[in-house]
Amino acid sequence: MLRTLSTSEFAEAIGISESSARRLADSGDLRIRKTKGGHRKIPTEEAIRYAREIQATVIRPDLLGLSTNVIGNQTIEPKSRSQRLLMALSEGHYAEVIGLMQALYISGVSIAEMCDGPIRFAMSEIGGAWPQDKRSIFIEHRATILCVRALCQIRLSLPETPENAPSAMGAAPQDDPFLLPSLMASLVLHECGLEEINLGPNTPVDVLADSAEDEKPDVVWLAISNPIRSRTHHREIENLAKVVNSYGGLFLIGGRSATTYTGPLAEKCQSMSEIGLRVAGLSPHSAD
Ligand code: B12
Repeated sequence: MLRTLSTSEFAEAIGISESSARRLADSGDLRIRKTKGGHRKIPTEEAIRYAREIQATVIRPDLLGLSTNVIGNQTIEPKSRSQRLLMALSEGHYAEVIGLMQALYISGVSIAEMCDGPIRFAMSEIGGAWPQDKRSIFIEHRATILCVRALCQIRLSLPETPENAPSAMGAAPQDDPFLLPSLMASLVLHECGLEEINLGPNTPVDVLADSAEDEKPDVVWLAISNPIRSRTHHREIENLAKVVNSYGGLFLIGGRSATTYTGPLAEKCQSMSEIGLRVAGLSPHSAD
């Protein structure tokens, strides 16, 4: 469970007075818990939500569980942030990567925008070095893992989904080793309020179809980075689409090679930002 902040810690974190923090808590603008002794406690994810909402300049990121590298990165222009992220990922500087990504997040940029913008840009530039640079495969792997770590760290700042939240399940198909696209889709769905499970790369599509049949998630996603070349793989995806359709679920596919699936019953997305639009109408499950 994430920690909570006192009103004085919260005030110090975003550079406001303690009395202002107390007023925010009492007005309901800031959702708080009260201890038995009547002390106001602010859950960290709520403190972060509020800081994002008012685009606060964070003075003590450590109090919000964020990297201290956020401080220097808050004032950098959005365009230079992408360049800085590219450099940090290429050179393997994790502290800089997490500082930049958390600075973007705290400034109000959504996870979807971060994935479609700076991360996609940086990874695409890194990919451009192959095959001329013999270190490129090492750099690609390392940059991927740094993004995974930073995104999972940001995930910790998201509020937990309620028990009756709509559900989602997804993966990248077999022979598709790409970690980031499916992870990003899962985080974006989580950000949209869905309870999700990412089965990760190289997942046999039949396994996903069987699990979807058993669990009937509201949304099933497939991140297709490698082209679907064999008829067998194509048929497996078609079968998955039918399974999801049979119980009224939504089947989303995306990725650089998503167009190589030409079967029916799938909603194709070009970007992570489109996910929010597709899942906007889903309602929470009823208690029964
Ligand atoms: C990292 C990387 C690798 C790593 C992967 C590590 C890992 N475990 O993930 C390794 C080293 C293994 C690798 C291997 C290879 N790679 Co590589 N790789 C990359 C690189 C640099 C980044 C991939 C990535 O994660 N991108 C970030 C993602 C998130 O971006 P994206 O895929 O564009 O996704 C966006 C959208 O498509 C959409 N989206 C994606 N999925 C989904 C899903 C849903 C549901 C939704 C809604 C949206 C959505 O949203 C995303 C964010 O905007 C790319 C360069 C690039 N341009 O991406 C090359 C790249 C993909 N690789 C390439 C190649 C050629 C290869 C290899 C054949 C050779 C090599 N470089 O070793 C092998 C093949 C491996 C295999 N077995 O299939 C080429 C592919 C060219 C092509 N014709 O398609 C690229 C484009 C590099 C290049 N410029 O040539 N690679």
